[in-house]
Amino acid sequence: MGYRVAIVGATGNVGREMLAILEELNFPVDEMHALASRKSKGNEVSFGEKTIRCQDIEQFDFSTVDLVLMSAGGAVSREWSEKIGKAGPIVIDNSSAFRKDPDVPLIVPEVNPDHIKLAKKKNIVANPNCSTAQLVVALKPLHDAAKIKRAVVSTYQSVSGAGKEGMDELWNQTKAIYGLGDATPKKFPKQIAFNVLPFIGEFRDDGYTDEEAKMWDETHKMLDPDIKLTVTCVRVPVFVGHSEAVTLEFERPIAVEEARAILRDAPGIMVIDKHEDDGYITPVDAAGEHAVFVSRIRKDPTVEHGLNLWVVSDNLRKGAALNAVQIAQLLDEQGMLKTASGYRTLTVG
Ligand code: 2RA
Repeated sequence: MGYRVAIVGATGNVGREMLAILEELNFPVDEMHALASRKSKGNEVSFGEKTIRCQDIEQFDFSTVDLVLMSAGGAVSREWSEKIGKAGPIVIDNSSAFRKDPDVPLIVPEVNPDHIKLAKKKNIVANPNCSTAQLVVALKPLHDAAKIKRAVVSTYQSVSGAGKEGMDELWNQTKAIYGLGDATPKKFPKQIAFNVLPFIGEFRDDGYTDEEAKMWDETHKMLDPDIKLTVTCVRVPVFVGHSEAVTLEFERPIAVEEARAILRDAPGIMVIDKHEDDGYITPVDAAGEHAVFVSRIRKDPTVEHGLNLWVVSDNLRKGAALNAVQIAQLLDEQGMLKTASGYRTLTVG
C-alpha cells in the first residue's frame, strides 16, 4: 500500500526532478497527479514508465491525496499550502513562503529530523533554500564536534536555481555572443554568459540580498541561532550545481584530519579531497548526484580554530527535489503520512 501523491509545479525544473527521484528512491506511490497553473494544463510529464497529463490546480480535489509536493514559487504556495493542509494531505513546500513560520518545521533530514513532529500543526513542512540545504549538511557534523562560532560563506550559484528561464538565458546568451541571436539580459539583471553577478534575489535595506538573508535565517532555524554567519551570494554561468567557499571559526580546536574523518562518516556527505590536480569536486561532477561533496579542507591560520572548505551539490537535487523526497521518507518512517486506508506501518529503506 502506497500513497496518493500530487506535485504542484510538475513541469518546472524541480517538479520534474521530484518525479524522477520519487521513482529512483522507490517511494511508495499508488497514484501520482501532476498539477500546474491553467497555462500548463494538458502538458505532459514522465513518472517512471508512465506519462501523466497536468491538471489544473484550481479544479483538483486535494482531499483525495495523502501528500503534496509544492514547487511553484512563493505566491502559489501562500495561496494554496494552508488550504491544502486543511483538506488533509501533508504539504512539503519548496518555496520560501513558510520557512520562517514558527509553526512550520524547516527540515534537512541529516540535520534536524527531530523537528518533523511540528508538521502536525499546519500539515506543512518547508524545504530550505538550495544554497542553505547543502551548507547545513556540511556544517552539522563539524558543529557537533567543535561548535562553530562564525561562518563566512561565498556562493557560486548555478543558473538552474533561477528555473528553466535562467538556464535558457545562459544558453541563448552564450550562442548570441558568438553572433547567433539576442544577448539582452531578461531573467538576470546583467549578462550572465561569460560573467559573474554578485546579486541573487532582491536587495534589502541593509545592502544584503534576500537570498543572503535566507542562508543565515534558515541555518539559525535548523542548526543553531548562535552561529554568526555572513554571506555573499553570486550567480555564475554554470547550468547545474551550487558551490560554496566556506570559512569556519570554531570554539574548540579541530584538526584538518579530524574534520576530514568526521565529514567522511557523516550522512549525505562525500569527501573528495586529494592534493592532486583533479582531487576536488566541481559542479559539473556533482550534477545528477545525491551527495553534498566537500573538498579543499584546510586550516585557516588567521584565527585560533579555523577551517576552510569547498562545498558543492546538485541544487535541483539535494538543494530541492531530493531533500523534499527525503522529507517524505522521514514522514513515512515516523508514521506521519496517511494513506487511503489509514497510516502505513511499513517504512521505506
Ligand atoms: C537560486 N537559491 O539559486 C535560489 C533558488 N531557490 O536562485
